[in-house]
Amino acid sequence: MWTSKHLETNTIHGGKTSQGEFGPLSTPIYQTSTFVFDSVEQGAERFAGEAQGHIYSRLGNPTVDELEARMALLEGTEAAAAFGSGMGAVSAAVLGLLKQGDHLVTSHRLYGCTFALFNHQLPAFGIEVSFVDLSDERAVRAAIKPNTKVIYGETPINPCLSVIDLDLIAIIAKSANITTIIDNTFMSPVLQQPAKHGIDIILHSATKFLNGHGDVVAGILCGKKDIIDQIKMTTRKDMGAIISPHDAWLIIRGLKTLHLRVERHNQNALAVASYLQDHPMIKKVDYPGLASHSGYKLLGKQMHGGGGVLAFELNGSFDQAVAFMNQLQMCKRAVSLGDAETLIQHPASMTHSTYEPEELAAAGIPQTLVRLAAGLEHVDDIIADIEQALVSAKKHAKSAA
Ligand code: 4LM
Repeated sequence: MWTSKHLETNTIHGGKTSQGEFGPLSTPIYQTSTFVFDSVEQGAERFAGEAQGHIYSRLGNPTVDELEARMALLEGTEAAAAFGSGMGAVSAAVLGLLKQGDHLVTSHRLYGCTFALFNHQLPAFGIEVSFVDLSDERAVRAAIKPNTKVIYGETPINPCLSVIDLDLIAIIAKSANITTIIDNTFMSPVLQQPAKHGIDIILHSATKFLNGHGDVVAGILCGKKDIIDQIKMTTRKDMGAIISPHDAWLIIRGLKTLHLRVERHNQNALAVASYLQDHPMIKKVDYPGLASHSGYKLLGKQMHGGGGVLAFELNGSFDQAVAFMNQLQMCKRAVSLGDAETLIQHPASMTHSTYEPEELAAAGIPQTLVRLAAGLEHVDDIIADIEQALVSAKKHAKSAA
């Protein structure tokens, strides 16, 4: 398999596995549920793992294999497994690695559905969960117990963009024989490669930057071959959150422009964050690309940019924030991120509505927080739309007074 030392080239050429009968440039879509055996013996040998070859697309498919090979290459791991959603990847990873009586240490801030899975479903299976601030070394060390098997985090964290030091987490985990899982959705391998910092499993909601066009829901796990194979043949096979060949193909296509898109998302987010930071109507901006952010110290060391997502709070009431969001003309009111369109949402009532109000307060996620995922439009258009909506929201506040 041909590879380059440059990620930009690998997003296009690297990991190509399925050449296709007619030598197509684009990867063939093997849109099939099952594969025909030449003989009963051949089928039995494939089931027994004694012969190479596909069996059934829930177990593996050539188009999906290619996506997995490409993602393993981009994340610098031995193997990868693709899923029908990011949450499919999260649940297959944790349920594949933890059993009744085990303990998970995780962050007090997580994507809303990951929080719900850890807060409600895992305890129902007899798995203990501790929610701590993973950027606080003492808190992480204090949370570890003899039955701790996994440390799980996101960085930057959805929705507040706080940053976790990956080297530190890997060192703490390795000394206690604990497996680490890091959700790299907000960075993509273009801006951050957790495996280089000693992280065992790298997770993506491929719905976001990897696909990049808002038309697929998918997930990926990258890691060592033995762990990935174990997950493929247990929780992915038996719980079944498999990706379709067509969706795998759309992500392979998206990956070819990943480096260009991420660069532009990053530039646009930084410009919007800088503009908002100086705006009299804005109380606070959370963006790791700003020198004022606590995660800025890891820029260059762990991350090659602040990413495409930022969060902020308006001065003034919650109603004013709602009025601002409702006045946007070009930016879309929608959850998700990493798409060509700038997307804006309200975490407390949307992506993080799985948290009770007191859980939001404990996690430090303000009710007034707004999250913006910068798109690929000209940055002047994004800023102009935000400016006109802020002006309208101010008028709204005056007329309400
Ligand atoms: C959102 N996020 O924030 P699927 N990990 C992270 C995520 O942000 C998400 C997932 C996993 C949003 C969805 C509505 C850091 C999702 C879950 O949605 O299952 O592909 O990924 O807007």
